[in-house]
Amino acid sequence: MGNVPCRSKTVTIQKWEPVADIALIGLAVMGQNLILNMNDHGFVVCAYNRTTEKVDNFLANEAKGTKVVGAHSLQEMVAKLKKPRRIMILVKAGKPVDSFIDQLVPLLDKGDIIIDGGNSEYQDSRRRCLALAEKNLLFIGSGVSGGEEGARYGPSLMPGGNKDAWPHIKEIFQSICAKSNGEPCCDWVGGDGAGHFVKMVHNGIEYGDMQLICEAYHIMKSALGMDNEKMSEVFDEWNKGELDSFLIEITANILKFKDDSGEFLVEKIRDAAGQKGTGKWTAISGLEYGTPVTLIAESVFARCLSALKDERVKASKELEGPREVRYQGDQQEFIESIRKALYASKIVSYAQGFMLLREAASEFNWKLNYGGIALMWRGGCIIRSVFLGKIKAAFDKDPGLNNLLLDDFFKKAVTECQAGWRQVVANAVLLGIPTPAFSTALAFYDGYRSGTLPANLIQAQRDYFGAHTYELADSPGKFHHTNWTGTGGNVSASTYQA
Ligand code: 2AM
Repeated sequence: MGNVPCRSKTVTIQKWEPVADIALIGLAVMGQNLILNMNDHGFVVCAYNRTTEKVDNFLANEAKGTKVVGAHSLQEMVAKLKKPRRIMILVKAGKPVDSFIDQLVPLLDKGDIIIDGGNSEYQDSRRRCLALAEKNLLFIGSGVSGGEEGARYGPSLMPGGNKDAWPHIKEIFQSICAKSNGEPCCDWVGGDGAGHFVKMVHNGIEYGDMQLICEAYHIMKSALGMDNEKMSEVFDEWNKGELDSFLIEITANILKFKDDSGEFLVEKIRDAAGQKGTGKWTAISGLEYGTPVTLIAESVFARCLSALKDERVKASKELEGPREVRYQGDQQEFIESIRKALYASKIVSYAQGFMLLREAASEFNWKLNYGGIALMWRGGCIIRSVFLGKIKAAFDKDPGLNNLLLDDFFKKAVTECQAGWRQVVANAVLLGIPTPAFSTALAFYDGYRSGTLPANLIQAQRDYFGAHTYELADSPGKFHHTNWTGTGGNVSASTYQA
């Protein structure tokens, strides 16, 4: 502060010192927790929020006694930052992010860095990265996963965007993130929207993992008639082996949790699933880039079907299923088969997710570090699991690995699970228990391992009704049209790939 005499009065001119290592805009719980996490690791953070009372509240309460400083305007916030300025935005995705970027641009200098840590769509991050690069500003779109707890004590961070920014944020990001066997669950992902794309696929995989667990629960409950204590024990047991993961662990806890009346709470919860849309985005990307992420898509649709609760209740009184609804064979053996079905399906789901990453990398020219991505998901986030360590190992062994299913470890795992997996899907069909994720995973596996599929007939049909042409098996690249009926003429439609 400087005191300047002005007529008879003394006016105070604000002169802010550049004391902060990074600024964070958006003081909802995630933002607050990330700030406290950065503070714990020795970084000075400047906090800002559109509603500025939240800044004062935060400084007076959660951040009391820390080195966190506050700002009541973006000008003040920018002035309090060391250069190059690092500004992380954690506000509602969409327009609010663009609005803050627009306000920040005139206040910043060449080489300053804007990081969007919100749940933005990757196409928005691509656009923002390119637009800011033209203004000599560095943009990072970073996936942040792990919820409030993760933000506070170690999230999984997936930063992508302008790589020139990475050396300037690496230390902060790799200090505050989760660690797996001492290694940070954060590394550079790739160009423009890659960070948010990887976060999106992470969320899609999360949908898949949750659906697989639900199908295992459904079969145990309906086909085997198991009670919640017993099911909880099974999940606890599974959590000691290959399936060791956060989601299996919490499932074991949820199943045995009793409410105040001493009854199992989960059984009282309405079976209509909600969703925020990131699983849907992954499925849409799969369709857009022609990648069969069937398990994620089925998981999204399974939630949609569950949400038709009233319709289902009506239909349940009208539509017949099989007479037999209980599995008649050995219970212990069948539980082990369910575990195998879950494990093999999970391998397929991750294989599909990495196929989508590979396709997007080729579409957008990103150089993705697949092993690094597995490590980023290994700790801190909802899909964290021991299994991801195996994926990292597979890509470490062969960075050019074309498909996870072709890695020796996973190939062997699926081979060992195969018989049980088929037993479970077959019996679920016979007993009338829907298993969309187990089933689609198996269908994908059988399709992927088939050198020959019936698409020759599809091509023939397309050529028959629409003169779309076909290739012959022994001369790909050369297109033919046949006048199948003798009346359609010999003119073919232009060749296209649907
Ligand atoms: P607020 O506290 O002023 O509402 C999560 O909602 C975070 O996003 C909050 O920090 C919130 O600020 C911010 N946010 C939501 N919508 C916003 C908008 N349209 N403009 C700026 N910030 C917004």
